[in-house]
Amino acid sequence: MAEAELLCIGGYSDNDRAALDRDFAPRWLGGVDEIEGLPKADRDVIRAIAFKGHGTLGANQMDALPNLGLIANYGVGYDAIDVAAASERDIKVTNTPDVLNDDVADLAVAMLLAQSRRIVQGSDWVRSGTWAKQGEMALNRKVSGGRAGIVGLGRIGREIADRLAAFKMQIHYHSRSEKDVPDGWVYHADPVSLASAVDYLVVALVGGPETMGYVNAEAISALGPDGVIVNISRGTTIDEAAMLDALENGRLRGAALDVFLNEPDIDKRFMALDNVLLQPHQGSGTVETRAAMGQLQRDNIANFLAGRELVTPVN
Ligand code: 8YV
Repeated sequence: MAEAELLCIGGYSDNDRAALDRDFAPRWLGGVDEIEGLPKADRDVIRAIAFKGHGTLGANQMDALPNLGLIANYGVGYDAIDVAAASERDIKVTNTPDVLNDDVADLAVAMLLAQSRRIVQGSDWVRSGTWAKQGEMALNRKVSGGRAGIVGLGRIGREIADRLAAFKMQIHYHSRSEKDVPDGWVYHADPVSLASAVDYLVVALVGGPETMGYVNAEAISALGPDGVIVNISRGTTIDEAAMLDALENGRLRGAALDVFLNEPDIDKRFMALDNVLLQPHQGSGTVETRAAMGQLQRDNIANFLAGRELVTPVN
């Protein structure tokens, strides 16, 4: 039997795993750290990696695979991959953009609503019998008509803004440049100006070194004690320590977070906070969208192995 040309790395669903097995008869690894331990003869035949996860895939791993020509990322964000190192080695990188925009935007809006209207606490109030014993729960906060600030008006940010506009919210945004947006949306040249103008700051930036700590202590303080942060991007885009301090000390009303530093072993301080809604990085986690992401990843791999044009190249 021919040696596998494709290396699959990460935790895939049963469906994705079966489809990769069917299409490519690949070799499977649990994580990037296992690459260098493979026998040289096995490493030498690898031409492509199907990558899923958030561990770093860098120059050392690329150098261990001398015939590597493609890293096909399962996800729109490819901050775990050293793309500069890949380009230097003539290795192509692909991702899975667009197919997940709706799901990530849906979750951002659901999280914003759930945090403000205390939906999880409301459910607990009923289930625990507290409603029957103590009556109404404490009042929560109105979303419709509020001011939303989107940090990063890319494809996902725009989907979030469109949804929040339907909730009669005033839309403010910050991006590298002004965008073509509906009348009335307000552009801010920097995140601090944006934060000082809104009640809800929704972070939809790409991850990576350029956006590290982009929502910094100054922006958090500008948002103020009545402000709420929603993050569906990457844990790295916010100064997490500054956010935790502000949440613990009443300098922020709350947060709704799908992403963190050091996932899944997130900072324990989050667990003690009643004003934070926590989600397990599940923005794209629907059956439908994960199927589309898997298909796009496989299409990129198939095209590469057949010498055809890549569907969604990054570099
Ligand atoms: C993950 C994501 O890729 O697309 C992204 O950038 O963060 C997610 O969709 C997904 O959790 C698979 O690891």
